[in-house]
Amino acid sequence: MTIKLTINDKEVEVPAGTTVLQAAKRAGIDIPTLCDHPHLTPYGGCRLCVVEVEGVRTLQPSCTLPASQGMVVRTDTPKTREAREFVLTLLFSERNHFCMYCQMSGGDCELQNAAYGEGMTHWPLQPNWQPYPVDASHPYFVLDHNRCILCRRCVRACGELVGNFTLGVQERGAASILVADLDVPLGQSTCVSCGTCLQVCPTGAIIDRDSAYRGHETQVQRIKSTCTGCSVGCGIELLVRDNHLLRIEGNWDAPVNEGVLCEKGRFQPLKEKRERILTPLVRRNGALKASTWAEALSTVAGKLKPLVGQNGHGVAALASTRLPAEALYTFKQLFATQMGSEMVTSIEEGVTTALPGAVAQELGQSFEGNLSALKTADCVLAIGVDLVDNHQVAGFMVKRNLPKGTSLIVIDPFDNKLHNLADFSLRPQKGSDYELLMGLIAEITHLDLSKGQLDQPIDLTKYDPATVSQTTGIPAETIKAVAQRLAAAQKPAIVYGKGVTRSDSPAVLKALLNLARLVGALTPDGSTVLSLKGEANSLAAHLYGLDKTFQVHDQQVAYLALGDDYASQRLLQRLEAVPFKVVQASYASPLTAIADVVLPAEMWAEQEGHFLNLEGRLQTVQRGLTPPEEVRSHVDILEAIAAQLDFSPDPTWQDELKKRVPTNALIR
Ligand SMILES: Nc1nc2c(c(=O)[nH]1)N[C@H]1C(S)=C(S)[C@@H](COP(=O)(O)OP(=O)(O)OC[C@H]3O[C@@H](n4cnc5c(=O)[nH]c(N)nc54)[C@H](O)[C@@H]3O)O[C@H]1N2
Ligand SMILES: Nc1nc2c(c(=O)[nH]1)N[C@H]1C(S)=C(S)[C@@H](COP(=O)(O)OP(=O)(O)OC[C@H]3O[C@@H](n4cnc5c(=O)[nH]c(N)nc54)[C@H](O)[C@@H]3O)O[C@H]1N2
Ligand code: SF4
Ligand code: SF4
Ligand code: FES
Ligand SMILES: [Mo]
Repeated sequence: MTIKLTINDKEVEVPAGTTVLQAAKRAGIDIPTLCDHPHLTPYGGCRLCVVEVEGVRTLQPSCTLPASQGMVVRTDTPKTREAREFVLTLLFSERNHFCMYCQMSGGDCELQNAAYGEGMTHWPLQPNWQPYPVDASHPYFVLDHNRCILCRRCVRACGELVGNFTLGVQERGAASILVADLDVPLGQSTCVSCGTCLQVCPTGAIIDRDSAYRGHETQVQRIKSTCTGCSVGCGIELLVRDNHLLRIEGNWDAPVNEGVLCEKGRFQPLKEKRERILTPLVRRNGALKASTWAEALSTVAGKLKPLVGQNGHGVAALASTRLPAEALYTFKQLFATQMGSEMVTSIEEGVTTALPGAVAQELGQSFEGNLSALKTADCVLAIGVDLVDNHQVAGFMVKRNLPKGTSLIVIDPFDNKLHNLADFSLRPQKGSDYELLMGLIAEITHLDLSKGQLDQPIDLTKYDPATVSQTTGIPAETIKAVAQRLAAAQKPAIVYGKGVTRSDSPAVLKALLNLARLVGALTPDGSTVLSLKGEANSLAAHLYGLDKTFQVHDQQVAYLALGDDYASQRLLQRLEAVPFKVVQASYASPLTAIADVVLPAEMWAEQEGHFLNLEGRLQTVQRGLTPPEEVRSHVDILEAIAAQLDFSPDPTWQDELKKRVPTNALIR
């Protein structure tokens, strides 16, 4: 149903359920707001957005007022202006808002901007504020209660977007104050340092330790890009000034994360302490020495040339799954196609991707869904996946819906933090996932609650709850209850991780897919089953075939396109025996220390290119920072080596990414 209303003599047509504030925005009419935020539930607390409605005596907050048929609204009248000025006057006099001492003053503060918007130059009330505490206990941001206007945007963001519910307001009338948990310092609270509260705070009440005092928003460049922290692939904005990265913010318009980020995406990259590699290095007389690019490249080429086509054992090549698709594809062509090596893979070794890929191949059907399944599910089954410490933003999508009634079923034999949040927390005996899943399948079939068919008939008689209870250690009653809950779900989602994909056998995954079929999570039309994969480009690495276990036999050369990844001890050990090691990296590490040639490469914020997130969404990474002079992009370095071998790689990196697409794949 559409609603027609008039705002400032303008006829506006909006769908039912639209607020007057949203309707005005559509009509290009600006109403000042403070507590309102487009991504949060309207709260109606600050009263800055008041409007006059014909036939209604009192002013109405437009952010909570639903538009109704024939409504006549005025947004800018003497009455609304007076009310707004009064609201602002009260806010300024309640706490210490002496702007000249506030780092947000000068365009970044929505309170100050609102006052300028009303033409205010001072406030007529004598300030009678008391000093409030400043909470500086958090590692990444400071909470200054003196600047807080109690708009509760942070409280709503922490609950509605993050699902963490750390922040609240202790109600003590005029002395209302923001609290973390049951009033503990933020640094000791349940806060997971996602920084969403920081991003929505309209004043200088929550400020970032790193970027405060380092320039206003009007003086920074904003570059939209994609986080390469993990395979979720959140949209970010880089705030850059003079080639310095000041801050990372969530991109509100990004379909994946819709503004929310996690600690790994927002804060950790700014804490980088590793030493950059600034020139090529070549080992001479036992020591790594700075060299020219020409010397470094010809040294590498001199070692590689004689190995071209050597029974596939000449060179072992390993790439980070945080490299852009362009670089991964060039890497694969250079070492697998041109050099003919059999050991060309990625750091992740396909542990998160190879098994699902093989099963899809065997079934002749892909089966992977999108993150939107997590956002809308009424029942989530999480098996063998860590949604609290890993892929946190995907975890937020689940956690924020739990108070709204979404049920969570967790299957993990070990200490997974999700267990505490689950409606059904199942810890089967290690190695008994298959039996447990078959038990659920048997029970759903037994109760005749199936919404779909098994991929082939299976004898379910040995998976009755009593028998399965014995093998798994899960009470029969729990198995029955979980089966019923899953079968009753209108919008089930199934999410799995390394606990399932690390296995050598596809049995658990196949059983999981059968369960998905029965509960309607996997149909010919689509899928709400998804695996969370690993690093930013793990899916692309898999599709390029860079997904086997990294083993070194008698190779003469190891080539490691490490990028800005960390190298584990395990990797170093496997390389010990290789006589000649080339490392393409951004930072000095124990791996570059043992290398014979080191090639300086761009780090995440300097590179540009494409990343395929866990859903199969192809996203762009934009260059935010100009790399140091001698540092080159991964593609450039690999192409330069290829040129030395008289090989020109094919630039069409897109095609192979489309070869084995997941069901709901966003890339076509
Ligand atoms: N057998 C087996 N093999 C596997 C896997 C498996 O589960 N089993 N998993 C595969 C997957 S998915 C992956 S991603 C790779 C991982 O394989 P590796 O790349 O070898 O990564 P990690 O084992 O995570 O080790 C990374 C190292 O970097 C260090 N490190 C990480 N972050 C930081 C940091 O911020 N600061 C400092 N100072 N150090 C840091 C860690 O302490 C660790 O020593 O292994 C793959 N191979
Ligand atoms: N913030 C952040 N996010 C990340 C990463 C990061 O370092 N930081 N790393 C990224 C990378 S490289 C990867 S590979 C992913 C890994 O992310 P996940 O796929 O979540 O992998 P794990 O952390 O190994 O967690 C797997 C879970 O499976 C459980 N498990 C182990 N064996 C079994 C089993 O036999 N059955 C069942 N049911 N469960 C089992 C474990 O107890 C664990 O809780 O995360 C990615 N996301
Ligand atoms: S950083 Fe995130 S978890 Fe912590 S209080 Fe803010 S919104 Fe909540
Ligand atoms: S969930 Fe992954 S992609 Fe998103 S902000 Fe965190 S690390 Fe980055
Ligand atoms: S913006 Fe409407 S009451 Fe605050
Ligand atoms: Mo991984």
